[in-house]
Amino acid sequence: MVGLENDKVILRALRGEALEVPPLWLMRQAGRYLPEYRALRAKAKSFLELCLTPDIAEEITLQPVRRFGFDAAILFADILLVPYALGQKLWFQEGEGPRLEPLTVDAISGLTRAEVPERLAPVFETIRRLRKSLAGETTLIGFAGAPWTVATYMIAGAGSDDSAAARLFALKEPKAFARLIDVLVDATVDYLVAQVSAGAEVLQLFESWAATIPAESVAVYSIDPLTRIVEGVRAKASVPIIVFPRGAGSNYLRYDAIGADALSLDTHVLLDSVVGALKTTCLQGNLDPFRLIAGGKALEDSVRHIRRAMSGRPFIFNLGHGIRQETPVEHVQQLVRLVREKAA
Ligand code: 1CP
Repeated sequence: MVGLENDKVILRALRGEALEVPPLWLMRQAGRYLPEYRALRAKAKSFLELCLTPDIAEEITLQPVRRFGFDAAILFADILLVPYALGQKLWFQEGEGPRLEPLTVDAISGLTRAEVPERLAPVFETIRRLRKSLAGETTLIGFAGAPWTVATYMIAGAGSDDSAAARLFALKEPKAFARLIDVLVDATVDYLVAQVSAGAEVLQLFESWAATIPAESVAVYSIDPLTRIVEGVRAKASVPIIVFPRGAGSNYLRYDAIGADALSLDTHVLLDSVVGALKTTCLQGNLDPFRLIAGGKALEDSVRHIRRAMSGRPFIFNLGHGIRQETPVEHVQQLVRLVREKAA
């Protein structure tokens, strides 16, 4: 590791340093709330083309960093690139979201990770370019979906609020489900290690649908696969890892035991109640994205509260979930000013 890179504020927080001004980036910081993103999106044939064309993906990754000076850039890609690389048909229905050809038991036994590196080669090229174009103080974050979250899309063929299709499939076809999780664990380790080799400096794992897992299955569907990924990546690459189990509720305590470098807290976590209870080195979160839409005092009060609750401990300022499309750009500017004020 090069010495200078160790000075980046995000890496310092992830190593356990409490900074007076917390480092800042936002989940989904690239996307439709930005006019410059919408302009590029309108020119492209498909969302997949944006993700798999290094010139475009590099530019979209840089857009929010250029505008707001965030401390990290998150690679512009999508968690569903892994199913795509495993050979499942993927497209994005205009105005509706992702669609996949729903998986059958037979199709699961045919999934192979052999072509993942080749099919996702453009993503690694984007990362290499970003490391050259990013300013010295900005950290590049790579990411992947957690196996359960990715499996919910693979099994249903679309997003769903209750993960009904995946929950039923896991109960009725336990062998095929276990095989799917195993393939996803292995493919995700390959994918993340290749991201680090290309230049990603931090990794985040998105368990966006943690809330839909029944308590008695959290270990098998989520904690165990995530632990295998963290251990698998660490065996091959030296990189800090952030785990984001959105909606985990009291199960946050179980995610805490994975031993990731940081745990990202969602909007439902009351900070004052968890700070003492969690042992993970660094915490991240957890501004309500609606306060960012509202702006003004609603935003100010919450930023001050979060900064006060987290002062004196390693912390990265972020949202509790991704930024929403209707967010005014000026409110993001206001957030940056508030987070960077010296006194909280
Ligand atoms: O322009 C468009 O229509 C595309 C909208 C969009 C964008 C901007 C999608 C489709 N994906 C993305 C980028 C994306 N997705 C990033 C880029 C980096 C950044 O944060 O700026 C990341 C990290 C993701 C991760 C992702 N994709 C997650 C996990 C995070 C989360 O929000 O919980 C999930 C669940 C997805 C699936 C997905 N991809 C796109 C959509 C609209 C969705 C959600 C579908 C649903 O379940 O409703």
